[in-house]
Amino acid sequence: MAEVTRAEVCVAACADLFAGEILASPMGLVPSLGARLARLTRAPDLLLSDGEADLLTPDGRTEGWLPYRKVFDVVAHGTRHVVMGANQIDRYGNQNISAIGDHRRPTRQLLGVRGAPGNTVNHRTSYWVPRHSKRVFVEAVDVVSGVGFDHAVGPFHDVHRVVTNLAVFDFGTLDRHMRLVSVHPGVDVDEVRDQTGFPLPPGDVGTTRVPDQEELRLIRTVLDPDGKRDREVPT
Ligand code: F8G
Repeated sequence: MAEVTRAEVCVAACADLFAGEILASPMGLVPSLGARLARLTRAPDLLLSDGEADLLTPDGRTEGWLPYRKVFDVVAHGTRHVVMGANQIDRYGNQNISAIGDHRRPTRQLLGVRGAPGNTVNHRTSYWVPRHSKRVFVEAVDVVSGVGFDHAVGPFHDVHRVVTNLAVFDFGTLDRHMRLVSVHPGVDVDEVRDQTGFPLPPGDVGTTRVPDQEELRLIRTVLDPDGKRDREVPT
């Protein structure tokens, strides 16, 4: 079997985010492949939202109807795990998908805060960053969209992991600071530190697991036979 690619490692890292009978709302190709892979392997009861009004099987068939008003019920109930993108993210997990620059005169208008505030105060949230750089990992975000650990956010706030093309992070320090959990095979810890705009705390850093043979078969022949994943994460 061909060598495991960086994109495939990222798909497996995203699959590992999901467990149990919850609604997965993955944004972006690699998190979507990860959620579908999880459903086909260790999380058979996972529900897959298409982000609009349908629940989908891993091969893309409709298996349920979940219009927006019902999504809000699930958001408030908390049995959901959203994986959002991030134009900027800081050391406490504040995320910005809204605008770049001074808010009175932004240099770029992005998506707007969208569902990010409600998601982060109500249920588990992770982030996917396909191009890890100091432009994304910043000292301070320009607009708080998804809320981080340095704000008083209540009992359901749960920023779980940040998965990037280089590494996996959690917020496991006493002050809930972002820290390295693992670097992907072939990535050096110093490279991650160089590409991150704030210091990362010292500590043990593992290596992200590679997908097993069955996962590789599913990724390559069932979920993404055209190799679109390699366009989101070049090797
Ligand atoms: C920057 C930066 C930066 C970008 N610094 N410049 C520049 C400087 C870039 C480009 C330009 C454009 C619950 C729920 C919802 C719902 C409901 C239900 C959600 C409420 C559903 C609908 C809704 C959705 C959250 C996401 C998507 C996040 C991405 C991005 C990206 C790619 C980050 C991967 N730091 N950054 N620029 N949605 N977005 O050079 O300049 O700005 O940049 O959950 O919605 O409403 O709510 O970013 O930049 O999670 O994932 O796509 O490609 O780098 O955005 O294109 O080229 O124009 O000059 P990118 P892009 P230029 S939850």
